[in-house]
Amino acid sequence: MTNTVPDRPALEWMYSTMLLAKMADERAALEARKGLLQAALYPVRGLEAVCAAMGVAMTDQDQMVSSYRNLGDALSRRIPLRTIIAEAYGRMGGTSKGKGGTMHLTDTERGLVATTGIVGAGMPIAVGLGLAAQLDKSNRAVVVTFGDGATSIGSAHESFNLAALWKLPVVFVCQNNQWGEHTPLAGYAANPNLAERTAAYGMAAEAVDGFDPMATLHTIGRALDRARAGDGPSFVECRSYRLTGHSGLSDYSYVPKEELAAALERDPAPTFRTWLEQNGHVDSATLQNIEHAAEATVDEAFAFAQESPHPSQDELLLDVYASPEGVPTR
Ligand SMILES: Cc1ncc(C[n+]2csc(CCOP(=O)(O)OP(=O)(O)O)c2C)c(N)n1
Ligand SMILES: [Mg+2]
Repeated sequence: MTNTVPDRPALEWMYSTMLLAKMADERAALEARKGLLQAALYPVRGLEAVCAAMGVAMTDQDQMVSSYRNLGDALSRRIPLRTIIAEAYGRMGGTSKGKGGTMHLTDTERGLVATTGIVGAGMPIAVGLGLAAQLDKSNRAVVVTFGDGATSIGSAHESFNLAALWKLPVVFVCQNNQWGEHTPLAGYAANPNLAERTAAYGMAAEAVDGFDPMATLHTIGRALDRARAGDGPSFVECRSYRLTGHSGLSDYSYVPKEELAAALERDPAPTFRTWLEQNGHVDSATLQNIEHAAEATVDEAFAFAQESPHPSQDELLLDVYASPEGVPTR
């Protein structure tokens, strides 16, 4: 991928996706506070640009492994918002018929192979998928997303080493929101430059401003190009900021006010809007249309989820274990 600005439909899709992530996240957090969601909610505010960038950089054939903080990642795989939200409510209309919940959001047809609530657990899965892609001699690449804190988990280091040794087509996308629950990055990592630390494994490692969708697109694009060319894995540290509490319900008064205010000044979706308009990429009327359409999509998604039935008792034991005939589904 070259460092050019993508075409207008791609730019419009990126802005729309960033808005959907922001608006649906804020609405879901309110629902979580009312106790209406089935499982915990881990907001994605601050990661909008990273998700939009992955959505344009990746192909339909590529695969992704994500974590509990996955609404934007799921949108990047073009999973309809209504099925993401229905899963959060634990309803039949969800990606896993309400049985996975927010922490286990999966849509294999769209390449979201797994999400996990275990910090760092996605990386070994991605290494396995990368090995499969290599053995298949396919052109597919695997992207795995995880937080800054996950880079201090043992399985991360095993994964970096094996992926680098075997030159697997894996892109490690670190969504560095500067916090691991209540602990700031500098409170748990002696070297907080995560890209620099990971380069020691013998793979390409780049840091990028994760609030900037263009820079992030180009950096992830380069990493995917390397993966497809047989040049092995890359680590992309997307430097972002967590604009909310750790989970949908949690207090974040411990976050330094000046730091949060400075991050909010650069809130990714409104900042991208200004950039698109000022550089003549998308006119103001079109931007307004995108905003109205996003509002309607969010309203429709929440209405769909709330009207969708809970899984019946009969349904609960289906899709749980594989059988010799395959996974039983209806
Ligand atoms: C192995 C493991 N240890 C601890 C937890 C509890 N936990 C859930 S999220 C989280 C913070 C992880 O921080 P980071 O990797 O930066 O991701 P973020 O939540 O900031 O996106 C922790 C410690 C867990 N889920 N799994
Ligand atoms: Mg974090």
